[in-house]
Amino acid sequence: MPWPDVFLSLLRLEAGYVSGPRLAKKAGISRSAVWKHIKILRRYGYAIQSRHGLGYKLVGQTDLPVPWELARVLHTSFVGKHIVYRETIDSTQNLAISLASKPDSHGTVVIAEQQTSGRGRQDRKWLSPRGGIWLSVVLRPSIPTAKITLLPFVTGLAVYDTINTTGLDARLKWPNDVIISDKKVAGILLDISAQADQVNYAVIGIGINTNVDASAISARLDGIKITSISGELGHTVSRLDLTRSLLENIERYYVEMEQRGVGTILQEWKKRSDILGRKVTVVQNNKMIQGVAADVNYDGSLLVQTDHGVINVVSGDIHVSY
Ligand code: BT5
Repeated sequence: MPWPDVFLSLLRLEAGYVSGPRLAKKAGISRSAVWKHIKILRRYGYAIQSRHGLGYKLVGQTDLPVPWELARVLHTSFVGKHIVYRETIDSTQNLAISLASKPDSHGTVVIAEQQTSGRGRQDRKWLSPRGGIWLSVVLRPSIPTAKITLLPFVTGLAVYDTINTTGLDARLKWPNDVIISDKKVAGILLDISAQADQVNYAVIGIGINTNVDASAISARLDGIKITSISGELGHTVSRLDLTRSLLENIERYYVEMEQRGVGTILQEWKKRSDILGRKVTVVQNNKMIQGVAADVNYDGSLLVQTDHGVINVVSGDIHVSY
């Protein structure tokens, strides 16, 4: 579908009803093209009334995270200055990675309504039906390669703040999950290209179960318990507002990491997580480690106190005993 932003701005200029012929003249298009544009806008979620003899009137805005709406409301200096938007894509991560080698791609965002091959870590599946927030952010960070492992924590803080503006009480779970009452509501993925001392690019993928049916997703995941924002609240939320908040929060925490260092980010992350001090089971490939989550290290690894001493867990999944 073509972007309807120019036609939309003409419609917005009108206080009341505007006739088809007048719109056609202003837009320099035919009357049947006006009708096509109205249809496209409705498909994007705008409410447009049409009255015989009067014409058309815009009566309701979209709540989809479309780029032309984000451009009107987004207060950032680099994140989301360039947005690529797709109705359907294999994975926003793949497209973002293909854009990331361009030197001016810092802050580019790829957003999709649905993904056909959304992915998690270690090539696991990420189910991404319509109604969620599925996006990737390209960063070309000027931080040392060693600190790149902190980007999921920066992102976790941004997702946490965004979800909790809805009134929910989400928590951060090491290493990359956002949970509500022990059920996953959002996940974060990091793809990087780096040399020994220099990061070429990082692409952060974020999936938030926003207005989706969590039980339908769960049923496709062998019954794993997951949740969604709309399911928790009992009503849908504006994905446009949440995406705007998410992108602004990512930029804010990213700048904070660059200016104040990773220590601050980790402190903030620990405050928003409730795993420290809890019994955990770490699953790494086929290995299981049991102990108590003692701390998160300066590089983002998890320190687990076991009966045989402290173990430094760099990657894996954890199950927490609440
Ligand atoms: C993650 O991986 O949690 C990272 C998810 C990142 C998704 C975003 S969406 C935009 C961007 N484009 C992509 O292609 N990906 C990113 P991980 O920790 O490995 O969790 C994966 C596991 O979560 C799966 O094995 C399932 O058990 C579960 N899962 C799959 N879909 C889910 C969903 N929608 N909600 C909750 N859990 C899900």
